[in-house]
Amino acid sequence: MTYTKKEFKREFKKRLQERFQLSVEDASDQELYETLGRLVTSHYSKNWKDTWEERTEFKQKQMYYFSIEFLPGKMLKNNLLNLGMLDTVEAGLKELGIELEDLVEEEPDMALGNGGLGRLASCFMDSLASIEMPGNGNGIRYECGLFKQKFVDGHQVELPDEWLNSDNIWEVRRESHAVNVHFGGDVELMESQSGQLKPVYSGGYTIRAVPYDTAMTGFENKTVNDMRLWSADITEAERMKFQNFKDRKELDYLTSVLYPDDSDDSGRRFRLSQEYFFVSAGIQSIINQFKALDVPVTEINQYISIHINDTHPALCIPEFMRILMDEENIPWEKAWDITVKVMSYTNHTIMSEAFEKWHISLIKEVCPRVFQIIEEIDRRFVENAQGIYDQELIERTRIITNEQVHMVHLSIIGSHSVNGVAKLHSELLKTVVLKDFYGMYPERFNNKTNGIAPRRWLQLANPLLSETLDTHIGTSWRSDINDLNLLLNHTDNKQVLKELAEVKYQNKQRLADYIETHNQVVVSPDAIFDVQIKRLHAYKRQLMNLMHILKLYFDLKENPDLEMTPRVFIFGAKAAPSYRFAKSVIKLINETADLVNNDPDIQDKLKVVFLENYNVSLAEIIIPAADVSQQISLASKEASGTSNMKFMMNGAITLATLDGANIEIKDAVGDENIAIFGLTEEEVYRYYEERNYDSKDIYHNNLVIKRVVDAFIDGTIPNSAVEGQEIYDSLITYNDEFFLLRDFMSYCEAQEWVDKSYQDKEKWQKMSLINIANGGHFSADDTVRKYSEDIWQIEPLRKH
Ligand code: 26Q
Repeated sequence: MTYTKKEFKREFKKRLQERFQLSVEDASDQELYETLGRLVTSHYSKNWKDTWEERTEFKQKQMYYFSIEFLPGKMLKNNLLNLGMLDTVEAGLKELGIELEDLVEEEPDMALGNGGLGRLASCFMDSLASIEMPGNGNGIRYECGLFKQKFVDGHQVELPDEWLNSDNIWEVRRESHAVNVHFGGDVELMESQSGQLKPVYSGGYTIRAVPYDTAMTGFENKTVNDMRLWSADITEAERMKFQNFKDRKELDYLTSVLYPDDSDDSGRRFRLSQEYFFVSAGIQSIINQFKALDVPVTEINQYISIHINDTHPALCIPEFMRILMDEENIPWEKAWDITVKVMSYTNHTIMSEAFEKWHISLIKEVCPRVFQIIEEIDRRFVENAQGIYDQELIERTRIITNEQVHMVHLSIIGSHSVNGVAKLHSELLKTVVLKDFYGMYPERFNNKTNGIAPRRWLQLANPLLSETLDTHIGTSWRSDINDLNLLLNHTDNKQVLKELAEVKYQNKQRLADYIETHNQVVVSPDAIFDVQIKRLHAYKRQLMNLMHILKLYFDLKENPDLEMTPRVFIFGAKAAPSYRFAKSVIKLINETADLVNNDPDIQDKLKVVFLENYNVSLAEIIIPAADVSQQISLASKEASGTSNMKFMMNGAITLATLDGANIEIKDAVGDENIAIFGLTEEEVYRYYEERNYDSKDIYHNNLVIKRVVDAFIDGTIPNSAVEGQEIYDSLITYNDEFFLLRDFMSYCEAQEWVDKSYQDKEKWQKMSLINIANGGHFSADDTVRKYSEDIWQIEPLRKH
C-alpha cells in the first residue's frame, strides 16, 4: 500500500483545485499548507475513527492524561512522518516547485504551555500512540498561547499569541460531545426519598464546554489517540446576562489565556476556574464514554485511569467523587475506593514554596459542592489518622490548614500512585519534601524518569544525522531507538566520526544563518556553540552563565592574545511577565551581548546571542546545532529537565551539575563523556542544615568573583544600572539563594575543560558519538511503557 509520488501529486493538485479553485502556481503558501494539511488528515481519518470505535468494541482500559498545558509545537511533519509519507511528499512537492519547509513555516506553533511540563505531556501523547497504548490527553484550548517575546532595547516585551487567527486544520470541534460545567451558587444537602443526602443547588451559572479533538497519530501504525481540549462556549447574549462585572470577566478569561507563570504560587481566581472547568468537562466526558460500554459503574476503575499532571488538575479527585456519589448514587466508601484506584499523580517540582494552595473561600465560591467533598475527604483523613499518627504529623499532612486547601496533599491522599520525574527528584520527594506522606503511604511512591519523543527530537529535527545513522547502523533505530547503541561499534571509526562532525557543522551553519537573519550577528560554525535554552528562572542559573561570559570578556580584554577556542554563547528563554529578577537577567544578557559582540578587541573569540521567542520550533533548530548543553541548576532544584536529553541525543556534550536527570545522563554516557561540576545535593542540604552559607565571604575573598560581580554595578554593562543593582543585591545583600558564587570557580574549570577538549577534534567527536549512542535511555516510549505497566495498568490496543 505504498503511496507514490505520482499519486500524491495528483491528489494534492485535485484538492487544491477543489478547495481554492487554484493551480499550484497561483496558490499562496498558506493555501498550499492548508491543502497539504487537509490531505494529511484525510490519510489518518479512518484509523482515527477505528481507534475510537474499537474502544467501545473491545472495552480496553483507557488512560486520560489531564494536563493544564500541552506544548505540541507544529504537527505537519510529525504526522507526515508517522504516516510514512514524509519523503514522498517532500519529493513530490519539490517536483511541483514547492519546498515543504516553506509550507511548514505557515503552521503556527501550538504553544499551549509554558515549558517542560507541557512539552512532556506532548511527548507522552506522541509516545502513547507510537507504542499503541490507549492514552488520551485532556486540557484547555486556550485562544492565546504563551505570549510572544520581543526584545525592545534589550527588555522583554510580551505580545499576545493569537494562534487561532488562521484556521487550525488539525482540530475537530465536537458539538455533540459538549457538556455543562456548573460554577458558583449555593448548595445544600437534603435528604432524598430514599434517605440519601443529595445536593440541592441554587444560583450560580452554567457554562457550556465544547471539546476540540486533535488526532495523536502513532509512528507507522494504525493507532490514533485523542487530545481533547475544552473551550468555553459563551454567546454575547449569555454573557450580558451576567450583571456582575467580576463574573463577566471570569467568563471571558476562562479559556482565553494561558497563565504565563512557571512554578510560582500566584493564586489567582481565574486560574482556579480554569482548573475546575477542564477537570469537570473532562470527567463528565469520560463518564459519558464509559456509559457506552454498558458495564456497572462500580467497576469503572477497571476501564479507566486518570493521570493528574502536577496538581493543576487535582480537582479531578473531588469532582470524580461528586459524580459517583451525586449522580451515580454510590456511597462514600465505595466511591472513595474507586477514586483512589483511578487516580495517579506526578509531581514536577521540588520547591515546596511553589506548591499550589487555594484559599477555602475561593474554592467555595468557584465550586461549592466540590469544596464540601474536599472538606469531607479532609475530615475522614484526619479521623482515620487519629491514634495511628501523632497530632503534629496529622496537622502537617491534612488537606485544609490555615484556611488553605493544599493541592499536593489532596493529590497524594486521593491517588494510588505518586511519582517524581527523575531518580534524584523521586528520592528527595520521599526523604525530604513529602517525607511525611512517604511514611504514611510508602507503597504509593515511585520514580518515572522523564523521556522525550525520539521522532520529533531526532528524526525530524535532525534529518542529516538521521541519514548518517541509517548509512552506518541501518534504519532499525527509527522504530526502536535503543538500537542507537549500535553506533558504539564505530567509536574508533574515523570515517563515521568525520561524517558526524560534518553533520554537526552543517546544522551549525543553519543556526548561524538563523542568527544572522534574526540578530544581525555573524557567528562562525567553527566556534563552539554553547547553548542554554529553558525558562528563565533563578534556580536554573542563567546568571551564572552570564558571569562566566563576563569573566572571559575581562580575560580577553586584559590579554587579547589569550589562547581560547572561539565560542558562541546562545540563550533562549522567556521570563514570566511579573518576574522582575528574570527580566533583569534578560536585560543584562542582552546588554552584555551588545558590549561583547561590538568590541573590536574581542575579535571573533566571543559572541553572545539571545534568540527571541524561544519555543518548540526554535528548539528544533537550536538543539541539533549545539556542541555544549548547559544544565547548570543548583543541585536538587531541577526536578528532571528534558532538554538535557534532547541535546545528548543530538550529540551535544552536557555541562552540568548533579541535578535531575543529568545524573542519569552521566550514568549512561560515563564520567569521561560529560562535564560535571558544582555542589552535590548533599552539600547543598548541608548548607541548609548548618545555615552557614555566606556569599559575602566568598565575594570578599575571591578577586575573580569580585571583579565579575562588581561588573553589575560599576558601569561595565551599559544601560542597566537598575537591573545590575538588583542582581548585585540578589547575590550579595540577599546571600545568593542559589549558591552561584559557591559553584562559580568549579563552573569555570569545567568550562576550561570544554575549551581544551574541543581542540582535540577526534576526542570531542568520539564523546559526541557516545552521547548519541546512549540517547535511547531517554526515550519517552520507554517512559510511558513503564507508566502503563506500573501505574495505569493499560495494554496495547487491540486492532482489527
Ligand atoms: C502555577 C500556579 C499559577 C500559574 C502557573 C503555575 C505553574 C505553571 C507551570 C506551575 C508550574 C508549571 C510548570 C512546571 C514545570 O514545567 N516543571 C518542569 O517539569 C519538567 C517535566 O517533568 C521537568 O523536566 C522540569 O525539571 C520541571 O521544572
